[in-house]
Amino acid sequence: MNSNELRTMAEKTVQRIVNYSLENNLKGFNEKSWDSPIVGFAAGNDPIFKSYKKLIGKFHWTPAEVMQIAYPEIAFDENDLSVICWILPQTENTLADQRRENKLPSSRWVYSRHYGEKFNDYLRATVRNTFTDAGIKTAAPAITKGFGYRESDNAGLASNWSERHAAFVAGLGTFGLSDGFISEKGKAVRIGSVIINARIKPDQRKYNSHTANCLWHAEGTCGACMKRCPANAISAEGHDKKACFNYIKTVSAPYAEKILGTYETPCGLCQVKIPCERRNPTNVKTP
Ligand code: B12
Ligand code: SF4
Ligand code: SF4
Repeated sequence: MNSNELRTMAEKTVQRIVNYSLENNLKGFNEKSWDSPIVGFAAGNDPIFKSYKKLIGKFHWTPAEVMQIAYPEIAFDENDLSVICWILPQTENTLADQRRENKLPSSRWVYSRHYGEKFNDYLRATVRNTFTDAGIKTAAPAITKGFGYRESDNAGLASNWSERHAAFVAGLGTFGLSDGFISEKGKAVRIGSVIINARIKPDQRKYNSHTANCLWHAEGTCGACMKRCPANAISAEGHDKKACFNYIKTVSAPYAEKILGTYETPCGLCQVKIPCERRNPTNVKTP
């Protein structure tokens, strides 16, 4: 298969699973967990992946390192790797519920944090298996052995494969004042990715900084997410991960456990009722 055929196969696979699979189900509500996805592609040898070792920590994996863990017996050439990333937008039902809340996440948001991320793992596994069945070695970092998160020396709590940082390389969007990733389908999203041993032409990044899609950084306006955070974890200085984590652990998670019946870590009030909720706000031009 050539680059175009692989790209089409990846896009269609992700779209088919999200749009038609019965697994994309918000249990408890019996409706979709996620709206139609967008998909982007990065080159496995993009130097930005290596720069994350400095920015985030030495423990942060490059695409080649993930493949090495998944296939220890094979030596991969990073020039032959590509990263397929997707954005899963929250549905209008979940957004409408969450907009009404100011202190605790709505029950749809709680369920989507749990069942929606289970679906994201199913999507990671199914996309990986679709390519391996076609004879192309593929790995899904977030479900690869050794995936986890820890306290980094310079970036606070961080995982060894940040889905947002991969999506940034794949041209899918940038970070915002709240740290949230603002895609063309907004910030109220979850993100996933797989790495494949094949060359797919990467998408161009249509932004000139890692915060270009945020009105605060691009135009010096907005700041709406600051007011949405019940923990005052967002300020002109950015996102205080400790305050955020502490609020989720002590307030939202115990509440979520009561309605969900299992431990989960939702909040996300800063992702809705804001200009970047469902779109890239810097694209909205006033007439
Ligand atoms: C650890 C973690 C957390 C921690 C820390 C978050 C953080 N900022 O890193 C806590 C517990 C606080 C948290 C909270 C939440 N999380 Co969380 N979390 C993760 C996890 C597991 C790892 C994140 C990670 O590795 N971060 C790495 C660090 C380094 O990222 P960072 O500090 O934000 O990065 C900054 C720098 O890199 C900087 N930067 C400086 N210079 C440069 C230069 C370049 C070139 C670039 C690219 C960047 C850059 O920009 C960034 C922003 O300031 C991911 C899943 C995953 N595997 O990716 C989900 C994830 C980030 N979480 C997610 C979500 C949805 C949430 C919550 C809404 C909870 C919920 N589900 O209801 C809140 C939102 C908090 C917020 N305001 O963003 C989504 C993100 C969705 C989005 N639109 O951004 C993710 C990607 C899960 C997923 N699979 O979709 N989370
Ligand atoms: S709400 Fe405004 S300030 Fe906050 S991330 Fe979105 S665009 Fe940036
Ligand atoms: S996830 Fe909740 S606590 Fe964390 S920054 Fe957003 S609104 Fe604040």
